[in-house]
Amino acid sequence: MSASNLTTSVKPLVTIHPTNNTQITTRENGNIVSNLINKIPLPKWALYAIAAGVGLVILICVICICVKCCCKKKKKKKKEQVNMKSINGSTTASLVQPDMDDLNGAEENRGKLQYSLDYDFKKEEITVGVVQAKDLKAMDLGGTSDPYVTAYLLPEKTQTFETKVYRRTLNPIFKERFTFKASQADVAEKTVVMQVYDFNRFSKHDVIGEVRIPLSTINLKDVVEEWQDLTCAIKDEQVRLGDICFSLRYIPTSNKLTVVILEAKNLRIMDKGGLSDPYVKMRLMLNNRKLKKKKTTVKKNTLNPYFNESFNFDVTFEEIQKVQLVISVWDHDKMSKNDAIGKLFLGCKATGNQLRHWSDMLANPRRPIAQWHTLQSKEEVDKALGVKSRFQIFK
Ligand SMILES: [Ca+2]
Ligand SMILES: [Ca+2]
Repeated sequence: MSASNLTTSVKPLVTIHPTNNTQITTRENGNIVSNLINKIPLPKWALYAIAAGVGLVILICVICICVKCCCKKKKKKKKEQVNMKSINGSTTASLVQPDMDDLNGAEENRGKLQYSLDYDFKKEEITVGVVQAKDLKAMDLGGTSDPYVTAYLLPEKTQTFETKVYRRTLNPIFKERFTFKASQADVAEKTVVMQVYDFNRFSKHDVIGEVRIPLSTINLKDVVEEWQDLTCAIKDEQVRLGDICFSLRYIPTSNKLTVVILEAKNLRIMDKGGLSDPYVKMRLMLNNRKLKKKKTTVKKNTLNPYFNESFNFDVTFEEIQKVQLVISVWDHDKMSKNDAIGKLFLGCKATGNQLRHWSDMLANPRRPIAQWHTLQSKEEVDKALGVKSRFQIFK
């Protein structure tokens, strides 16, 4: 049988208008196929099994390709939207921050906010008035938003106030006033932040924009009332939580880890009176399991507590390379649950300053090594600890 015979033989099978010729060729075809099957040195059932297998593989491939194509289309749509925006931003910054909201935040029209600021020198209080907003950006499908405003002072962000929610409007009138404590000595270092949000009943509230007023830029002797355009809100704002100083000493021969909590400074204000009641907790963790915990005494009404308290942990030389020492600073409250001010962790899996302190301790056995650390948010540290422990499971 020639090669040309084989190639022509396939076509008539799909011919729509059958003729006498094609009927003959189909019959010929059947003979050719059965001849071929007979020539292959395998039993018929094996051939059928192979054919079924090949068919199944092709089917899976087709399904995979279809699914991939659908995903690509969705991704492409998203990319196109971002690209449209980044054309306007000529710098590489737009490449580093592909989030839509971050791009040209100031140029995009988010609406504007009217507010007032009134400082009372006698009471040492600043009253922030949220007056009204105009031409807010529509965040909901119907072309409206459900706006409300949150107001707080930086760098502490001790208290956050919220206005009422106004449903389905882009021009809400709030007329609400919030008062914050701010001593004459440091009022100029504070910044008033007002963020406008869109309320959603069943999903995360969207931030529409914000106004930020450093109080050093305004004359506090006058009552200020003005309009300002909303700008892109800063996400995950870094709030100053405070610093802590402690020493670490490890004695390999006696398997002893000694932590001396020395002092803390510039702790975040947690109580209404403008102070906190700090104490320090220590936790020794191994593979995300708590081995031991200890805590200092509570120092009342201070943001700069002095502890000088010493704690011993039994840790073998093998364990010292795997454990994590979690140190957290808390505010004690008599009437309610204690609040976490800040946190950090040390160990071979820590990073930056914390890792340096831990390695200095290991490199200098029997010698106490003291160092200052900046507190991080509890959420941030818990997240880092969670990720680290999950990696360990796979080891
Ligand atoms: Ca909404
Ligand atoms: Ca307290």
